[in-house]
Amino acid sequence: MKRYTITLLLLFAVQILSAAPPEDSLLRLWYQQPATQWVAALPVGNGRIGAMVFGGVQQEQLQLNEGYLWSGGPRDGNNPQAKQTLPLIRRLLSEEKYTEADQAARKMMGLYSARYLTLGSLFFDNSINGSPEQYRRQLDLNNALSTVTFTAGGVTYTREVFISYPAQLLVVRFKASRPGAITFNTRFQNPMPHHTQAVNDRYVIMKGKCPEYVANRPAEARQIVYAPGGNGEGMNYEVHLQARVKDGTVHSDTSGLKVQNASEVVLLLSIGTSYNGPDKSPGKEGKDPAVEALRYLDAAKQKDYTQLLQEHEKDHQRLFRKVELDLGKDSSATQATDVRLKAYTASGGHRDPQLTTLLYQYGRYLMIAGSRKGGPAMTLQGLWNNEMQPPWGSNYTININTEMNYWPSETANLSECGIPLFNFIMQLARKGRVTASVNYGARGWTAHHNADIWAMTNPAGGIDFNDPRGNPRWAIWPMGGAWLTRHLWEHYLFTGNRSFLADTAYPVMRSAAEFMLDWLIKNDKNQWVTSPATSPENNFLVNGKREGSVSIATTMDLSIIRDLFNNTVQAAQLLHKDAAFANRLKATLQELYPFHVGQYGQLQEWYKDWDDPEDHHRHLSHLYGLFPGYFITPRHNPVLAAAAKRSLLLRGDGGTGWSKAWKVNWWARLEDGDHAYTMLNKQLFLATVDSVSVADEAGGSYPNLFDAHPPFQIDGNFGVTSGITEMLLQSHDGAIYLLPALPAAWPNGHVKGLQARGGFEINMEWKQGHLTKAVLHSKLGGNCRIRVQVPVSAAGTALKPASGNNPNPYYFIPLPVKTEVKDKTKLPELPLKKIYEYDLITTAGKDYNINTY
Ligand code: FUC
Repeated sequence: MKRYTITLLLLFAVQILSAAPPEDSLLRLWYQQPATQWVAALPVGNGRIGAMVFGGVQQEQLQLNEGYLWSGGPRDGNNPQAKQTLPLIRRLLSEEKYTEADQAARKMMGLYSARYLTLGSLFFDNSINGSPEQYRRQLDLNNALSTVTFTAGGVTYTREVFISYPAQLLVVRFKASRPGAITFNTRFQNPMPHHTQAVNDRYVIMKGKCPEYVANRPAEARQIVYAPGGNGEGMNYEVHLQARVKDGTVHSDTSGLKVQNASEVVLLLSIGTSYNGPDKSPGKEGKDPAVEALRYLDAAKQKDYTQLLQEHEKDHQRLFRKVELDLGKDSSATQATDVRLKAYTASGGHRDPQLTTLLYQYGRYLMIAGSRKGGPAMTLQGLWNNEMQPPWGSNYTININTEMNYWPSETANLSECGIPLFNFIMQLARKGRVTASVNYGARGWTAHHNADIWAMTNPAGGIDFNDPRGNPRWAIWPMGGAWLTRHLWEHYLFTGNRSFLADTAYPVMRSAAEFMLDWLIKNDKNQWVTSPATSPENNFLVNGKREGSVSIATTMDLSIIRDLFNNTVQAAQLLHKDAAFANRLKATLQELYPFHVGQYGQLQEWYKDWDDPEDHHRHLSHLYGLFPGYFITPRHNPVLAAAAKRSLLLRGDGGTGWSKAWKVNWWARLEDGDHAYTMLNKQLFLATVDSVSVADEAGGSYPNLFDAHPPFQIDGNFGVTSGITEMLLQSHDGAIYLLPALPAAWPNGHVKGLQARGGFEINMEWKQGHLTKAVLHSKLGGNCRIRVQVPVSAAGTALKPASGNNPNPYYFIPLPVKTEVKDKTKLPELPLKKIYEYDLITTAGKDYNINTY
């Protein structure tokens, strides 16, 4: 009894001392069998080094990646012919000659992107007697540790794998319950030419070289060119593997390490590449990969496994534990992940709310593992790629995918994970000035729909300028850079970091706006339009066929420009700068081609009412203003919000992984939690298709919960995490909206640590579908306007009903959008709940308790 009391007291003390939320034992992906396919293996990473752990018994495979390991090197893909073609294409478009314009646009292409490459795999050929029992492999999101355990021949074997950000090393530990039971050989397998050399008994190095280029798929899918003529082009790399062995023996040769009868083995793996920034040839002007790899091994010399693991856990938990989510749980939650996924599909998504929590926190885990300061921005597959010819080159596709990767970074409290993206945007802005000038004779900077580690900004074409494979439908779209700038602006809105705004965000936004001012032309009604314009990857109806690609002033173009100009005007005002420039942006916005609500009551996608009600295309880019933009909101712009809803209804609930994830965010912004939840469930089914498909009814989740486009594409993981956050909290449109889109499926729950613009951190609790309690932490002070669906009070504060515009500058309302509506009666109903709004003046550093009556 006494011991029991002491234990309780101790537990209590520990609870009080640690402010961080406790470990959640349900935040684990686990399986009763090894992975037999790559999308069942478990991802670990530190934002630069990535690995997929398969967990085989006799043969363990760690598929390896390094974020800078790309094909090629800096190239000039800009095309002076584009500038010459521009007047012609503009004339053709004004004459409505769309087919001819499409042909002309083919002369404006540049080169295709480089490829993000696999680094092959490290295999462990184990010698294990007896057949395995009690097998379990898991990835614990609480501490970013992958573990494989099983018993064979009376011995319990444990393997742990993690990739440390502070140590910049991949670390593996083999343990066994009986001394001397560990025997294995290591071996590298790599699709690139490479060789392994032994440094000493415990140390081997694998060296290789990346191809100078990889030709486009599908025709020459296998064509991989290694520096013809030995000119030294192509990235060099080294993988260093060192073993620390307790008992037994270890030897090495040119195939790898050979461990015999050890009691415990710790392996450290370090990777160096010759990547030296986007301007330097990695072959001729590269860094020394050996120096890079050795630096981290040297630094870890004095550290044992426990220290390395503790450092790693501390680093991971500092970020991971910032958000706690509870949407309820049931008995399904303790089952293996793949079993749950299958059961979830079978039940129609009516059980296992904790699977949603797991998917949510997995998105946050993947962000921490995939994007850290010092590493590159995340690609189409984040950091994890098993191919030399990955789908779409696993490049940066910036007409949705790269942006979606970073949607949850601010809202889900992982702000610092955005740094690689910010650095990348700066590189693109630099190179994009050249593209703006060479291709269009414009000032400022631009980037098109594809980019790569060499910060390519030109329209993507084929392998050379004569290769006809580029297609204007996706390539002729100089809007990617402008879209990306909103990530810089949002970073400011969430953190209030003024020097970031002044030194990083604003100059890049201003320069993107400068390009747009030069890019816009006047139509015959004296309205500003873009020409040529595309609506990412979609076609419009010409002569009854959906074949049109380039046209004028698509809604997506105008939305990006509107968003950019609104934000740039705000930034200029905050910085007390460039008043004349800001006025010009405002005047241009006034004269921009208006938004149109078309014949079906839809938000018109095209210049004319060409929208096809049978069109179920995965891209719905014309809804940009609803999300990620915020100039279409149900409360301030109900007409456009209703039109956006019609567009969503017409396009339907299908789509690839990222498309469905975008729809979660849109329905959340329309305050329709149940429809957002429907879309969420359309992601939570076991995906089996692995080939590339853009079918309408695709999407889903692989056994390791990676998002299926299909194939695997990581954007959907982040899009879902962002969408769930938007269902729980929104902070645009003049207020912090608590529980704006709670679905009936989550009647009770709580969340801690979500971020709102203007530096507010929010904890909330709800019961029977209603908010019961909230705590707002103010980091920057200022007026906090709260929007809620139930009346609230805040004892001891000056909380009062809201009046007028929110004086908090982070909550500015964008300039009104000129809209022409064909037939108001065609707009769908937009039922909205009654809301209550309050103002509360806050002081930086203080918490405010909000209670319901
Ligand atoms: C765009 C999308 C595809 C895919 C690719 C990487 O082309 O239309 O669906 O996401 O990017």
